[in-house]
Amino acid sequence: MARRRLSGRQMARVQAIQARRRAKLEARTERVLEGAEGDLREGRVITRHGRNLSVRGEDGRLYHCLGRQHLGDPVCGDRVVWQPTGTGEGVVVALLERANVLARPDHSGRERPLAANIGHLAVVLAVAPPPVLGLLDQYLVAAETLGIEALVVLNKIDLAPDPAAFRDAFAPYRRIGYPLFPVSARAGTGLAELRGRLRQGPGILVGQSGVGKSSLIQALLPDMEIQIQRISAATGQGCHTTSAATWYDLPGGGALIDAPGVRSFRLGRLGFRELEYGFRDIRPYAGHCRFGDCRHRDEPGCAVKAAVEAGGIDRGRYRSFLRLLNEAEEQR
Ligand SMILES: Nc1nc2c(ncn2[C@@H]2O[C@H](COP(=O)(O)OP(=O)(O)OP(=O)(O)O)[C@@H](O)[C@H]2O)c(=O)[nH]1
Ligand SMILES: [Mg+2]
Ligand SMILES: [Zn+2]
Repeated sequence: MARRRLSGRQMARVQAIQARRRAKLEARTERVLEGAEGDLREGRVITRHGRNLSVRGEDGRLYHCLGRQHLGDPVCGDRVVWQPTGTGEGVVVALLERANVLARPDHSGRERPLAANIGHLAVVLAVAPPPVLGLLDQYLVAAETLGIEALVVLNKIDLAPDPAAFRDAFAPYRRIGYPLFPVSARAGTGLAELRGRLRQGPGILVGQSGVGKSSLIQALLPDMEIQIQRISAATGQGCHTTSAATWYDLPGGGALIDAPGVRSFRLGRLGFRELEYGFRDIRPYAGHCRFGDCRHRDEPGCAVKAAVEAGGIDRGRYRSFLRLLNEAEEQR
């Protein structure tokens, strides 16, 4: 996506316009809230930039909304109750119950919700930048603990000197039930299969920065640019960057969420039991060790270690488990 650079003066002008617009909206919001019960409607949060929410109403239109105070922390995908305050504008008065929420630590390590009501999770890796397997495993743990399906997208296959070898490096994931989708957003390869799979429920694309999540959504959605323009108009944000999770509707049903990429990804406050549960290949053995508090490192009678030796658990995945376990223990 082209990101237009603005000069300092242009930036200042855009910010001044946005500030004026927000002040007007706040004043109108106050008046509406002071008034009667009003016209309560349901909608979905498409994206959020700071206090600005883009909400899609049941009429299919987008509304630029502000959240009422003490609303909580609405995120992309949330169902909300809102009230119109003017043409194309409204105020969000309540957050409806979430089926689930994907959280991720921010710069300071605090867990922040990223997106809610997710049907499945697509971890996007690419030939370049080189995949960080630890990150993949962490996202898979997140999907398991949320109880949603996960799939692995291998993008930029056009850049691989040996595409089959690149795909085969991830065969252990396919063997434990995570389907692999080798694709190229640029060349258009593999997109039909991926599109078919992503139709089931709202899917979120996550992964390192630069692996091509936005490019994939663009390739899968012929009208993505149009949706971006509408969202920008609705949030009053001048330009679109993948700085916030954004919901896109798929033609013929379903939706995709574009998430901002991560440069590093640390597990928040994942406990040992969550980690053990989150590795679906380790989970079946975990209850069968000699000691109930077995950490699956070098304890005698460890069923997990025995399964690794017998080839029932992939060594790479086991190493990844130990690494995440060490990190989790250090954070404590
Ligand atoms: N060769 C090749 N390049 C690609 C492909 N998909 C994306 N790219 C390029 O990779 C770069 C990053 O793509 P983005 O779609 O912005 O990546 P992203 O994952 O959304 O990045 P963040 O928003 O920072 O998380 C761009 O220069 C794309 O043109 C692909 O299939 N093949
Ligand atoms: Mg992006
Ligand atoms: Zn054990």
